[in-house]
Amino acid sequence: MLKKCLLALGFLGCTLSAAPAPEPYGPVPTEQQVNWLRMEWYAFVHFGLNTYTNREWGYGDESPQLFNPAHFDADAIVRTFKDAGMSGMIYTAKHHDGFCTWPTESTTYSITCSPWKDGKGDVVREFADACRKHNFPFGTYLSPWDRNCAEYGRPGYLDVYYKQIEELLTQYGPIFEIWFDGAMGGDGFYGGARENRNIGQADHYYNYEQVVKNIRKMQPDCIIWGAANRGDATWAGSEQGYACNYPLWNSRNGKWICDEADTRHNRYGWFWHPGQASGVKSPEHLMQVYMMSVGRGANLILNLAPDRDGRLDAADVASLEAFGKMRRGLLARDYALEAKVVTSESRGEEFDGSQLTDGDIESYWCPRDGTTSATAELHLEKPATFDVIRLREQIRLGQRVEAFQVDAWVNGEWKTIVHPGCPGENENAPSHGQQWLKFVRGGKGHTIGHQVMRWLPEPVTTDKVRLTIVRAKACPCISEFSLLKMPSAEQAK
Ligand code: FUL
Repeated sequence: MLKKCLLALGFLGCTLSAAPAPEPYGPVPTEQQVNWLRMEWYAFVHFGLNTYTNREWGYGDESPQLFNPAHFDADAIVRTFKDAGMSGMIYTAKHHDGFCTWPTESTTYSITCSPWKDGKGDVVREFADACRKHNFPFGTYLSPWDRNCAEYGRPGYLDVYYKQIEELLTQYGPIFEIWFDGAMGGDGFYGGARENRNIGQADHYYNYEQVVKNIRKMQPDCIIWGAANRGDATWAGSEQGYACNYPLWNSRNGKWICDEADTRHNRYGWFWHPGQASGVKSPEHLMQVYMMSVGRGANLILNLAPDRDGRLDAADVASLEAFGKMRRGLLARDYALEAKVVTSESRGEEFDGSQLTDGDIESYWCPRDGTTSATAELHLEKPATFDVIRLREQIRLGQRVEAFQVDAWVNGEWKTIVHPGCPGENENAPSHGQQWLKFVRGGKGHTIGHQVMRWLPEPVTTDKVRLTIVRAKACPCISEFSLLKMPSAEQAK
């Protein structure tokens, strides 16, 4: 707490301690973005008319009569997510087909025309209530593209769409994130016209500048995803759940923007499909995805699709639970915690090397202004075996580190276990195909940012580890250095 106060005082320019905190460097995240990044991973839930039609993109003429999830239990779904260690969920209140799963006043193409609960059901309400009960953040996806609405592509649709945003953001309590999908395929039902509609520039048509302003008034803490990059977070570049680009810089075009990687737990699709049990991702695969998203400083949104009864698939849940245990095992013990730290330099006691291993995400080690290369040597009380290195910068002061190196004292000499990234080099993976898998282990030390995890090719056993900040844009502010051990799925059981 004291450290947090000093950090805050540092921002105000007070110099209670001998050395003041450094000035922020470049764009800094908002408080909401900092909190959001700490959520790491959460669920995506695609559930609507497509669940009943074996489709991914409904045309917009499917009958609302199809929607009848006899055993839907929002509470059970939320508990499953929470038990797995997820930190929230986002529900597709409306997908591209335009079917609204809450009793909206904006259109009659909604759940009010479904047999479920005699047209009095509200899926958004049930999820929002269950989330509140379990203290679990709730978010919403509201497709801008609407293949049902007769006015889509014309100014008239905007009144409909803005009304929907308003309903979702004012009637269901706090929304931690709202998702504005970029898809706008063209053809659709459009009130019976059955034609192709081109909206030109989405940013211009939807007037995202205004949408963002309106959302800030209704829900100032809500993270806005997409919206032609006018919001707080953006797509990390693949639908396989990995962040395509590393090094990852959050400062882009003069602002701080967070990355979110999306994927579905089941290869059959975002919505539920018959035969789905055979398409589930293994816990080991989910861990690879996690290391390539959260481990690169992005957040991960993982889709689970309820079936026609409104229940999650047992195979999906079993694998999710197993991954949840693996992740907990990975994070359960930080072997660097409370290690003694000797640094090449620090700007004063409040910023000395011990901040790296104190388990406090806010305190940080920092050398003097102008120093952009420095070392910190960790002495563990006894030898430990680890294979994941996790580093964090104090991003409230901006993102600074460009390259780092980690060495371990093995058999009487320093052995480099994470090589520093060179200028111009990257570990970028294409959005399609399997090439990203080659980057899962053995990566180099480029950016750190909110957090970076490097999964070593082999476990290392030692009692002495050295971090070198090789290049930084300003004096590095490193809040955490952790040594973790990846459990196998078997060990996690
Ligand atoms: C995409 C959509 O077209 C998919 O149907 C899905 O909702 C995915 C999360 O985003 O852009």
